[in-house]
Amino acid sequence: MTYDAIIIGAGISGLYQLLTLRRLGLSVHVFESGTGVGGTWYWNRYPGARFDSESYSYGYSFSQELLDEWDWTEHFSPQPKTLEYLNVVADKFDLRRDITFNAKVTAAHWREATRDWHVTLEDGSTHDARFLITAIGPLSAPTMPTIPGVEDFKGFSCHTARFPKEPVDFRGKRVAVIGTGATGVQTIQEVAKTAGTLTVFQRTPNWTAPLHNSPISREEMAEIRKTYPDILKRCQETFSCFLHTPDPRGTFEVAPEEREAHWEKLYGSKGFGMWQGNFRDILTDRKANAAVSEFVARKIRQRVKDPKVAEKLIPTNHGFGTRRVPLETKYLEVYNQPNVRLVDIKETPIERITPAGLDTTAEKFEFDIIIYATGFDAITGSFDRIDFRGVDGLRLKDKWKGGPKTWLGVQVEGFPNMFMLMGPHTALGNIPRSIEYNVDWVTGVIRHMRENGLTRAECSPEGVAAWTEHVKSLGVGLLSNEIDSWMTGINRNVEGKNERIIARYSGSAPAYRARCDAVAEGGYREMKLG
Ligand code: NA7
Repeated sequence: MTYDAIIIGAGISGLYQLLTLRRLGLSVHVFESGTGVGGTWYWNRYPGARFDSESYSYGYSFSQELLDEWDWTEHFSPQPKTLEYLNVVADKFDLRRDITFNAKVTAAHWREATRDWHVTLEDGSTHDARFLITAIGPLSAPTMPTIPGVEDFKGFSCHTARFPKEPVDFRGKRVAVIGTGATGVQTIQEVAKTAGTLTVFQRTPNWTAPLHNSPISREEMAEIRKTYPDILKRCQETFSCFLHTPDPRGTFEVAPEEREAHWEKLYGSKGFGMWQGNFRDILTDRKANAAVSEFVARKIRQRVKDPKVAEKLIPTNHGFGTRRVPLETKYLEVYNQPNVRLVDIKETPIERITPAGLDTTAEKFEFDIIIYATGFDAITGSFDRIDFRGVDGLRLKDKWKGGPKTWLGVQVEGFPNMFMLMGPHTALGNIPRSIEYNVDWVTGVIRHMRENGLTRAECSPEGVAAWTEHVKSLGVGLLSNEIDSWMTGINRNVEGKNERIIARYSGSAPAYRARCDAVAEGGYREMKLG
């Protein structure tokens, strides 16, 4: 089939992009590998999955009707409710008629002669479109650990991003969780409620902070609804589009008692405040970072009864906030339960997965269920899994050797008419806020092209060089860039992902938008349009 635009992925970005391009009068089609809409919230149906952003700051803002009609039921929405929300959106805007499900894109090749993209699906069918929009997500390519024997296990096992649609019953079962990132933390605190035994295999502890979730009553939702204009305005103004934004004061500019009181307040408040609303220098100044880390370490020692276990849960190779801070609900207290055990696999590494469980260097374990909370090939992984080829057959994977190079995180030189939503080097943060901006901006370019009879859009090499340099310069001095994590492109389960790269734009979202707005206001003259 031939379309004006093909979108890969029916998650939050793909759905909204479909709507805006359809409203522009384009023939648009979405190919989605899942059987339903929702992207991240379709795939990540592991026990305990939920937002770490306040629900009302996360939902779409483009439709007043949707804001008026939809009720969030918890301050941090659980995955089933979020998936329901995205299905409501798909129905309300009649999006499904332009989506093919179970349709995995395997290749997308640019054809200069016809100025279009030739897209191939796993089933061998091909489809063409002038514009190609990738809505494939920065955290959507799950990675299994490279531990020998993963295939041998006879019980039930799966990656957190591939949980079955039917609920898994943990009651009385011997369960293992490998991985203690944001996903592992959510899984562990939920599974511990019912499992017979839960054994957590931790390689690196992460700093966490309390989520403080609670239900939203109908009356409270009515109040929240009245304040939507303020909520959304605030999200536009803050550094990363969260309701929280750094305190303008430096850590040591305030008296010790005041500092302690501030941290107590943040630790006791909802959401990302402890990470995103902390003193302005905790992620750049080593002493400030050490001080806040010490505060959180004290909390861990207070909340975990066994001092040896508490010490194992305190990170020693990175400071607070230099990796993504998982938010938790009684996560630390899980380790006070008699049915839960923490195994430090730095001390006693896993040697292999066996038919009955797994062997570490110290012990043989037997399990009924093994859950792999081992994360994603982040940022570029979802791109690497599709054979993208641009002008003269240039492979995107080759183009990005040594780290991604983009223009505004939206375009790649040599890949005309391809636009990335939430691509590398774009503003992430509270993702839907950035997605809506990204989608509207891409829609603006395409509108401009249609109005002016243009059929080819490419960024300039100078533009890419300048943006890549800008992104690199923003990362200078950030403590997080000295640490291994998905945010610095490290994933030891994936070949070639052992070197830290600058994977993310770490400037402010308002600055990012101002830069993109300037391009639009300048009539897109910075692009090579023809
Ligand atoms: P993360 O944050 O990348 O966490 C993955 C976890 O799995 C982490 O604890 C890893 O330990 C551990 N891991 C990975 N491979 C192995 C092997 N081979 N053996 C043992 N342990 C392993 O992924 P998440 O899914 O939790 O979160 C990703 C983002 O998604 C999150 O930040 C949210 O924004 C949404 P390591 O730290 O590498 O030692």
